[in-house]
Amino acid sequence: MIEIYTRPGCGYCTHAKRLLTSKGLDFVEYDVYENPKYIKQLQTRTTDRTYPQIFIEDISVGGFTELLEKEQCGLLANNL
Ligand SMILES: N[C@@H](CCC(=O)N[C@@H](CS)C(=O)NCC(=O)O)C(=O)O
Repeated sequence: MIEIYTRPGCGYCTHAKRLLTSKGLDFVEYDVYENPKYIKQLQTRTTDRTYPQIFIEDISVGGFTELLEKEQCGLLANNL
């Protein structure tokens, strides 16, 4: 499962979601403005404080930059 924490108006969040969608990868989005409880939840999962924050199978990947690196190394399979 891919999970992504986002906030509105965040360009990197848009890029990350677009990249996942372009790879045909489904994801669960947690918009922290829609529901502030996601902020506390996120703080228990990573010390990173920028958005987006992405998790693949419960492992912290980082943000868009890190996601893009994975994709460019061929590590973002279409069958995740
Ligand atoms: N290298 C990070 C950069 C992320 C970033 O700068 N995100 C901005 C929003 S688009 C951010 O979180 N700024 C601080 C904040 O919103 O508190 C990534 O690729 O995700």
